This record gives sequence, structure tokens and C-alpha cells, in this order.
Amino acid sequence: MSMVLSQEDLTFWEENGFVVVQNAVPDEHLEAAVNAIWDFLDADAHKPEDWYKHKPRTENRNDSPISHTGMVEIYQHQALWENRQYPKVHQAFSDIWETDRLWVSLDRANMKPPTHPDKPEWDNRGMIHWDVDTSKTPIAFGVQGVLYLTDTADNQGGFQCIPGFHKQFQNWAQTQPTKRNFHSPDLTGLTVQSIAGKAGDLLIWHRLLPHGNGYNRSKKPRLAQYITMFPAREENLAVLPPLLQDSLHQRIQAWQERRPTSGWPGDPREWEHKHGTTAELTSLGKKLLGTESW
Ligand SMILES: O=C(O)CCC(=O)C(=O)O
Repeated sequence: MSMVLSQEDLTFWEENGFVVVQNAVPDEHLEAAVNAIWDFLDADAHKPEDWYKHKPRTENRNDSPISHTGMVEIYQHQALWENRQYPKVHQAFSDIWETDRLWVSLDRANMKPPTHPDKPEWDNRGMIHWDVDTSKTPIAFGVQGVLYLTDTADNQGGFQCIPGFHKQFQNWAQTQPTKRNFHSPDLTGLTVQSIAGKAGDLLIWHRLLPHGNGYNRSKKPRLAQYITMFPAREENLAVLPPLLQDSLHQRIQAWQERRPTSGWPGDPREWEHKHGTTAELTSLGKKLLGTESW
């Protein structure tokens, strides 16, 4: 497949540390993923009361399939896999990594309902963080990604970040106290930008950008799927340290049994495990999972 990112996109990427691929997947894939999220939440998209059906999970209480930032504990649904294994999505990540030999993350989805005066537990004002420990320099290159499943206005609780911060990070870190928060920056002097988008936009960001999702002050829920890719760890699998061999084994098991890989909160109801069927993978999907070699 020829490149998905144009020279202009790559220049934008260098400058801003993020890039948007439009129409990354067909509309029917978006619809299927949206339906999967509502089914998983046992909620009717057209009944606003249902958006708040579950109490959001808190740090101390893992008894809900959704958190107050809208993280939905669905990982292995066919609809999520259709987006992961869509060639254009893979090509976009290949353009950035400059190799097509990638594995895909087995990540979850997001449904962030609008703030509502009667639902104070859902009044999440947004968050900004890094998923990497920024004390451990040099920080290896890595990217993250989010697929917009519906049109998302800039007040709808969607993706937000500090554009260009990947280039500023080293200098900025030197101005900070040695005991700064390594997972979330002090925002003094920094500008967080909400990135509105259309259904089908795939936004890929450099993992050094502080990022998160925003305050949903609109009238509609925000819906998204997280997808990232990273170089396949399959070379000489037998000689890999046990930890990495485990990780391939865990990935395959998670896909087969319809569970999250370790480290994710997971769904206390085990809805996917109990009610789902194992997603069918194309040859590309198998390579992206790791069951087929590149
Ligand atoms: O919801 C979003 O778009 C941001 C997700 C996020 O913060 C993350 O994946 O680490």
C-alpha cells in the first residue's frame, strides 16, 4: 500500500507531535464499533439516561465497566479488531515507524457522557498526563493513537494535548523541580488544546505530548477507540527474555479468551469473555497480533 501520510502531514507531525488521518476506516466500521460500545454498556444510545447507567469506576472500587474519564473496558470485540486490522490504519502507523512490521495494542474504547447537574459523579473536567515515566530519560520513541468514532466538537470531552511539547520537553524539564510529577506536568505556562475531529479521524500522537481527554460540556457523548502500533517483537522469539515471550503468549490468550492483557482494569462483569466470540482475524490482523510472522 502506498503511503497514507503526505509530506505535509509528516511536516505537521514533526512540528506538532500529532497528525490526523481522515477517513481512516469505512463508515460501517465506525457504526459497528459504536454499537459494540453501547451493547457492551447495555445502554441505548438514544436514551440520555442510559449514558449514565453505570456508576463510574474509581481507583478504590473496580466494580464498573466504565471510568469517570469514559474509559470503557472493552478490548476484543470483532468491531474493534476490524479497525485494528484495517490496512489504512496499519499503513498510517507504518509511515511513522518507517516499517510495516508492527504489532497492534490491545486497547480499549471511550464513551464520555456530557456533564449533567444530576450526575455529579460524571462531572469529569478532563485530564492531562503521560503514559510513560518521564523521569527515565532518554525516553524511547513511541506513539499512541485514537480513532474518533463520531464527530467530536472541541467542547465534547475529546482528545486534548499540548501541541509541539515533544520538542520542548528536554528544555522544559530542566526548568522543573527535580521532584516534579513524572506522569503529569505542571501546566503553568503551557496551553492545552482540544482537538475537534470528524468520525473516522485517526489521531496519532508522540507519547511525549502531555495528553488526555477534556470536559464534555456538549449535549452528546464522546465515543472513541484507542489504537496504537509498535515494532513487532517477534525476532528470534525463542531467544527473547521470558517477559517478552510471555507478552506474546498473553496477547494471544487475551484475544482468544476475550479478555484484557495484564495491567488493564478489566470488566468486572466479564461481558466479552462470557458473551462474545473470538474475533476473526485477517492475515494482516494475525501479523498485528503476533500469531503470524511478518
Ligand atoms: O481519551 C483520549 O483521547 C485520551 C486518551 C488517553 O489519555 C490515553 O490513552 O492515555
